[in-house]
Amino acid sequence: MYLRCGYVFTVLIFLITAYFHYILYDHVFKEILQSFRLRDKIEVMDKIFIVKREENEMGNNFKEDVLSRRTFAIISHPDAGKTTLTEKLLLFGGAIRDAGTVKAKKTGKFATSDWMEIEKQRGISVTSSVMQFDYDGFRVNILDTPGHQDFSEDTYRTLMAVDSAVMIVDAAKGIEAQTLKLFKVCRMRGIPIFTFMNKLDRQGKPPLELLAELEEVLGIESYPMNWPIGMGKEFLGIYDRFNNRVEQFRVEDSERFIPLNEDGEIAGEHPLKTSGLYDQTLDEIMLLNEAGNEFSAEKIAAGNLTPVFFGSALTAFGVQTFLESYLEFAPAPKARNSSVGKIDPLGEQFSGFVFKIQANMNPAHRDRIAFVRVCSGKFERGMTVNIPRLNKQIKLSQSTSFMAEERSTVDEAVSGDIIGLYDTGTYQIGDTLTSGKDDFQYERLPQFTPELYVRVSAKNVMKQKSFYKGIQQLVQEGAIQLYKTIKTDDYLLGAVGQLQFEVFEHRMRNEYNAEVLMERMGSKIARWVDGETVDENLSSSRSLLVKDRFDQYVFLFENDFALRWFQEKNPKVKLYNPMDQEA
Ligand SMILES: Nc1nc2c(ncn2[C@@H]2O[C@H](COP(=O)(O)OP(=O)(O)OP(=O)(O)O)[C@@H](O)[C@H]2O)c(=O)[nH]1
Ligand SMILES: [Mg+2]
Repeated sequence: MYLRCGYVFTVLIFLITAYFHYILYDHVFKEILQSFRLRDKIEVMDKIFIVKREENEMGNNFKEDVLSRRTFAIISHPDAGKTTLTEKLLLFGGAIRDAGTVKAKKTGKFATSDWMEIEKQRGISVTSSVMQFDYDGFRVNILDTPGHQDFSEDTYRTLMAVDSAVMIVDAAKGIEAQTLKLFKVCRMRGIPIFTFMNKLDRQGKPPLELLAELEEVLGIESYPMNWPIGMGKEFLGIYDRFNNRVEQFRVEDSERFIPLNEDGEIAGEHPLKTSGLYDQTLDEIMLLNEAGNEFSAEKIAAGNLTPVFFGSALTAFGVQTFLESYLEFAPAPKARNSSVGKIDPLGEQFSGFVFKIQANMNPAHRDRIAFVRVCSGKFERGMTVNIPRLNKQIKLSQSTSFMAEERSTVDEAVSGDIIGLYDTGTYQIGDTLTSGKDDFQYERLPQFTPELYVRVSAKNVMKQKSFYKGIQQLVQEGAIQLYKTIKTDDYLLGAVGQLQFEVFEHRMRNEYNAEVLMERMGSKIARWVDGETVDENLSSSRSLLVKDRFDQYVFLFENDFALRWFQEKNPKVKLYNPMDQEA
């Protein structure tokens, strides 16, 4: 009897204690977390963010959810390390357990964002990819973009779907051509830019030279958040101006951070202080303090000052420090332009737009996904939306999020999020989706006029069906443009660069089991006909008349001379280049 009473008593005490813990958790634990300044949190971060993630899982508060979103693209010239940095960010974000590499030589595991077969084979990114993770109360959406200019249409479109950009610079190469182009797009659109100077584990240009190049070539003010101590074989770490500490390269975790005293120096004795590189860094820091730009969160937000971070993506050095500062200063979703003015991300009506379509992401299912950037309101699975282009109501019942290694059904999403909708050919890149009565369109997405053309046909006539299916799907993705000749209905493909044809050929074989024959036609100047009809007899070898996939007439001119000659002879035919119509 006594034993039973004792047992019941113990269970009761246990339940009461558990209840109080539960109540206290929300208040006390949250307050403890908030009482840590960001820079003090680093050591405990690994342990607490898992708890925080559960706590933050699509909370009830819509506004807080929207303000916790950070959506950014990683941009640069090819090979600067975008995919490598993305992989390390996923690792720190807990989205993947082990980091893969672009070439997977040592580990046999490829980087998550280079998931496509041809990307693995060639070690380059050919299409942008989206990944999401939670970190320290933020929901982060990363878009890794391809650097090669032949795929820049995809990169430009991706830039329309983000709120900020991380620009990577290979410290040995400085500002390269494609980085400059992408930077200009960001500036034009007022997108805040964060700079990551990469590959410090190798000998590169002196950091002051890199900074000067950034300001001179790009014409933007910069503020180094940290500064390298040495480089290459003599890389010792970074002097972290923002967090007042030195972060050591390749040391045990316990020695990773050394705090700085009020004079900005390591207090007391330390082996680092015997290095001439440390003294050199102190001199350079003094120079930056005296002659450099002031830190300004407002200027960062307006895209007028870029915070600069140094590190090495490959060795994951400086990446976590970068991520934490980035999250502190990167903007939450902003209002976006539309045909009816700015749309508030906190507005009630759901809206978003399709900025990318991708077929065969999952080889087992062979499905197509339309990537939607949510711009306002709340997405709820099963909701009905309108697509103004089609004037059609669609029920969104199949949706997915992109949590790196696995895809999972997404039931809710808010502004800033990127969701995937399973597509059976309904969507087009640039489509706006809205709920409620007010229909509007988001801004047009950038469109490039192809310059290179080939005539394409199926190698094996028995495989015509796969051939047509492959072409139709890859054209819908915008991976390549399709045209048909008048009367003969030959298929022509147009691309911005040669690599697009190579990817097309590879994907047709790999994903659709269709070998293709491509006959080069060289470069052409494409001009669209303004009007429904045109005299088809005007077609000649120097001014070939074709129809695009929307049945619009297009002339493909041999060269500038042929274009001018045609215009003089046929002044009534009004021609235009869609790229000139871009805002
Ligand atoms: N030494 C060194 N190599 C790096 C570092 N980061 C990336 N790399 C290497 O640089 C090469 C290119 O890296 P990626 O991450 O594929 O570059 P990317 O910018 O994604 O390239 P694209 O997608 O093709 O434009 C790979 O061989 C990487 O291993 C780094 O910090 N140090
Ligand atoms: Mg890449």
